[in-house]
Amino acid sequence: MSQASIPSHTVIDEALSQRIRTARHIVFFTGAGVSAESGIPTFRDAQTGLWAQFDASELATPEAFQADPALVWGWYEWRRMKVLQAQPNPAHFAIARLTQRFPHATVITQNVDDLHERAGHSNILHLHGSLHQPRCFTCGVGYSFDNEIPVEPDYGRRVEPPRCARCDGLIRPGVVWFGESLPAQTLQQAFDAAAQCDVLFSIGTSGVVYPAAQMPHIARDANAAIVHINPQPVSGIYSDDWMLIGAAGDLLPKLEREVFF
Ligand code: BV8
Ligand code: ZN
Repeated sequence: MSQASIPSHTVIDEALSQRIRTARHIVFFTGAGVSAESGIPTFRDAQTGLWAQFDASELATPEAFQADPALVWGWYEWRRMKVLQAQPNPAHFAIARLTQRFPHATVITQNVDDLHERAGHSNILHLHGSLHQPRCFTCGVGYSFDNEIPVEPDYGRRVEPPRCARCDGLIRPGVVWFGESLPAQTLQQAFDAAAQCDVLFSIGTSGVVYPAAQMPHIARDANAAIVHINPQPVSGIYSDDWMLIGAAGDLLPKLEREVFF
């Protein structure tokens, strides 16, 4: 098995259908692309408005927050508004239905939205945290948003972060920033699922951020079938992988029909 730019499987063939039908443990590993059809910008999408001058990975750091808390908090409040206004799309619903068909199924997401949960699947492994669980930057105590959807202009603005009731520290987003460690137990559960699964779907991710991007490699090393779903060919895939070119919202319901109906 070797890295290849031209994968040998590019359609849902009988070999893949058989691997899926006989699987005992399936893993769905998702990135921002699975939420794209819900209207949530991906990390690759250019930033807009006030944040157009920044790459997302420059804003998603503790240093950026400490340097300009209102700029970073405003960005996350705008993103939280987009998520609260969004609905799960057919990809989220197909994943939730498909997980019911296997003795063991694990959803590992890099996303910080709650669209997988709202599509009806619980105990999602959030490797990079959640927009909905802010906490104090200083003492770590949790903070609860009110039930209002923030009203943030698409051109962006600075928003002063709230203060901690306990220590008056700044409230920060409940996400994992670049340079921060992932939640150890969640990461270990994800590694274990990848190492034990029979099929791993890697859906809507550019696969450049580590250690999350290790998941397909761990599964492949354990002889799982690896299925990439992306409108663009994904770099760094292997000749035995399946590369299904298309939108997750189209391909996952199609795969469900072709394999199970
Ligand atoms: C860490 C939360 C230890 C915040 C995010 C090697 C080992 C360990 C660490 C490193 C390493 N090498 C480098 C590092 C450091 C760094 C890293 O990986 N850097 C990269 C840039 C090289 N990693 C870290 O810092 C991690 N921490 O390792 O801790 C440590 C501690 C101290 C010092 C060193 C190490 C923490 C990383 C977590 C960062 N937080 N998110 C927030 O959301 O604001 S990452 C963020 O970007 C996402 O969560 C995601 O993980 C990542 C990439 O985004 P994707 O989900 O892939 O989305 P993207 O936009 O890139 O791509 C979308 C894809 O969808 C595209 O392919 C597109 O074609 C496709 N698509 C579009 N439409 C559709 C579609 N697909 C299907 N259907 C569609 N309709
Ligand atoms: Zn505090």
